[in-house]
Amino acid sequence: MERKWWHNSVVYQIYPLSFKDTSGNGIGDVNGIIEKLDYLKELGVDVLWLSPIYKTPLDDNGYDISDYYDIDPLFGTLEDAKRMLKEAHDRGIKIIMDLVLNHTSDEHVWFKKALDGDEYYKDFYVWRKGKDGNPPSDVQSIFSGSAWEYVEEMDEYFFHLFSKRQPDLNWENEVVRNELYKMINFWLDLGFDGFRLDVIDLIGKEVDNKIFSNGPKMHDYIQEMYRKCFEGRDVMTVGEMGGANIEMAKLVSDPERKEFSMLFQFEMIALDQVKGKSKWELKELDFDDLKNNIIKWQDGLSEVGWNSNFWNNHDQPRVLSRWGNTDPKYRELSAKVFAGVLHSLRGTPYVYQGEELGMTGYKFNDFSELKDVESLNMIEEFRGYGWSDEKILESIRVKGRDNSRTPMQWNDSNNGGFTNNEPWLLVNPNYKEINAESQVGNDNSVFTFYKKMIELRKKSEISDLLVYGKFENIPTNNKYLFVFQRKLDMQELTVVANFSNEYIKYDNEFISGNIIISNYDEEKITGNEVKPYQITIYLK
Ligand code: TEU
Repeated sequence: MERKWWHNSVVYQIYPLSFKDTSGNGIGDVNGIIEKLDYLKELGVDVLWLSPIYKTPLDDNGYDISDYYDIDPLFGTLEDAKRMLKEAHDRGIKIIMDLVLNHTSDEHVWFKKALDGDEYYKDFYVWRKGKDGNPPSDVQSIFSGSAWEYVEEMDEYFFHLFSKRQPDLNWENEVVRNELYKMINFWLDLGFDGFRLDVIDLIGKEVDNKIFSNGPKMHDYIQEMYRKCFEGRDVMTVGEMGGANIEMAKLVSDPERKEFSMLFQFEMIALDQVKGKSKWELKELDFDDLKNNIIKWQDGLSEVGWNSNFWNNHDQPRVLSRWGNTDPKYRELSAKVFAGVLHSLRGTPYVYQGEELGMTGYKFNDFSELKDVESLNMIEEFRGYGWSDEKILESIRVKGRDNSRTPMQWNDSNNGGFTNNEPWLLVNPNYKEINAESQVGNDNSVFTFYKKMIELRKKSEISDLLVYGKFENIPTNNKYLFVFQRKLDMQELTVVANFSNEYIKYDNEFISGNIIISNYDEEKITGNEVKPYQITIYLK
């Protein structure tokens, strides 16, 4: 397979709102990112993915863009962004931007003109007549309620799969597509290194046929985008494709087909919800399901295609609170298990801000602390289904998106050093114990473990093995024990990871090779058991 720089890169996701505030408005900003580049360099990551910083009324925290060509003043200026890129490049770090192409903000000039009755711009969006005073269909928005919003002056409804302030663009209109391609090229010409493409599997939708993700025209559009934007440029693209299965993943990430470098698929994150129901219907994770899902994807893309591996992002609860252990006795060990597995799988690893510190999710006390439009809308919807407020709050505490969006914990000063003002979303009070300052340079910290795992990926003797080696699962008789190997030529890497707080009987003896990293002291590792939340990696 042809080697690409993004195969052995580690990507770090920044959620700018919550990263570092330098202007004192309680919201993170571009200068804050610049200030922390040395920290990111120390961690060793190669690529930063920034969640959107374009002009936005912040209905969906920036995933509602009102001007694709400018930075929101809350975050800084275009000049700041150019400086950020230069400062990052000077440190050997690349930056990919977030592209939200399925919808705009209702404050985008295109939509405003459409509302003013301009036919040209009206066709930038998806409009239909109602049926006998009702919406055109019963399609529901992902953020609750009908996906159709009535506009009285036009006596028509526009379509929105997310909030009603995020009207869907009409991808069937070639003018729209060309406008978007022009904008993509603008950012590439500035020197940005690629993109994460938000809900890109929705662009081929056919609303009248109720086809949303993976619609018939999707691949044509993605290939057109490739030809008009990415061809001939050495960029990295990661398509967010929530509903992709392995076949779809191969199609979009097979280099021959000229679509994307890789994708995000969401099979794993649906494992702790009731099958076929919304994400709010909680179900405990069965670790066998988790392991089997990882194995399935590792095997599925072993010949063709390229996956992205992640435990966290800005839409998901923090994994430590979700599937790990936040008890102070185990928190760091457990965080290191996730780190070790993430960086040992085949595919590009993604670290979400704060994950490298073992940050945990905040258990919100009541609805008034919440900011996310999805959660706020959901409260009303589920009250309508007869759920009690306690039950709703419990679901939000487990699955709400604000959970992972609380600000970065830089040090033990006020607000974790994130801002010297009122933060836009509360800071997790555990910042006194969990923060960057206490971890950088500390040999045993979660930060240092991430740093070491990232270093391994770059070490010439083992880099190829970690990046391109074949994945092989080694079955165990305990669902919490995950053992797998990576193999390339004569080299062999064995990962032994215990996802539980139990001692597990396991015969380590057959594992050949030397320990290259572990979260337990080498002397304490014995031949016939695996300790609670132990991860040990052997190299032969
Ligand atoms: O998310 C897409 C997506 O899958 C959402 O449905 C989201 O994960 C949802 O919260 C799951 O319950 C992307 C962005 O990552 C997200 O932040 C945006 O809100 C969304 O698209 C709309 O742009």
